[in-house]
Amino acid sequence: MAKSRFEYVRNYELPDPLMPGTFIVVRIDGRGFHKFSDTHAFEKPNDKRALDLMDKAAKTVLDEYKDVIMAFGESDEYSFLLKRNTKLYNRRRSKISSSIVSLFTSAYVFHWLSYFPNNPLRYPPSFDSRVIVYPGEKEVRDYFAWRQADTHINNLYNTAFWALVKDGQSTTQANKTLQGTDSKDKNEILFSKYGINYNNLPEQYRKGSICVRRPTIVIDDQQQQQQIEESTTAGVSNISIDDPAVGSVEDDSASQTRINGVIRKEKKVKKVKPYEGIDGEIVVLHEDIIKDGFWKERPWLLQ
Ligand code: DGT
Ligand code: MG
Ligand code: MG
Repeated sequence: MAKSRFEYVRNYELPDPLMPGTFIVVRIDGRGFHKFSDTHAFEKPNDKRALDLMDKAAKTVLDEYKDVIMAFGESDEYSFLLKRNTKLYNRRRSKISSSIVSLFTSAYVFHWLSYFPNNPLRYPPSFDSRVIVYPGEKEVRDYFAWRQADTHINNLYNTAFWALVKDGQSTTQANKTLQGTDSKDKNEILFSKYGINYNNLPEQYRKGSICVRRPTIVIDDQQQQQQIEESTTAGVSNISIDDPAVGSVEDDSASQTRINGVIRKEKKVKKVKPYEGIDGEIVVLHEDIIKDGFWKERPWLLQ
């Protein structure tokens, strides 16, 4: 087919691939959320509705993109981790970055009224997005540790700050009161002046939100066989069995056996890599991701 004389401009679209075998993190952040949170009367320092809405938008991203295996959020930001060997959009930076932030934003707007039923949107919010690539597990863990440590530092500061303001200090005074204080001092101010035990505040505020897929239930061979038989007698032909330890998916090519006139289907179980077997329900957790425990329980995240 003949090309138009305008076609040459296509050559200005340069490829922007991300290095193979690296971990891709996409971080999105609310644009001008200082103003947005004021305009929409967010509670200070934390508005549970706003945080839950962020979590809902992040879950939408995990739902849509199976290669996004984990996300961490706090305040007006969310970080998404893609599996190391992802082939999503041929690892093209702009496609990955723009698709994720676009879906996140539309989900945020789409679900707004479910979280703020009496508080309609006054103007369209937007989020920026950046991509960071990390060479190894250490950097990925340190990245999420950095974001969670940031959550803690900001939340402790904001909790103390707004307690002082609610007590009558101006924002300038409260700022000054907290200048040069360390976390022990802030804890002390909260406890001795306002009876607030920081450690008793909701974990969502102190630790942020983690979205991950729950590993599917481990079932042994005997249970597997039983489940297959039950489902075929009940006329259900489509069951899936996953073993997070090994990783397995159902193979469509079921073989059929006729026993006493009843057709029994035997599903072949195909072995796949562990993280591909982890396709359970997406859950939102508020726990420590700095220590080893979280990562040891979910080795597929760093594979
Ligand atoms: P940016 O990101 O450079 O466009 O500017 P901002 O204004 O979005 O600033 P950023 O991202 O550093 O800080 C997040 C702002 O969002 C911060 O001013 C507090 C506000 N914010 C986030 N979550 C809440 C909340 O739950 N309650 C309240 N009151 N404010 C919140
Ligand atoms: Mg922001
Ligand atoms: Mg922010």
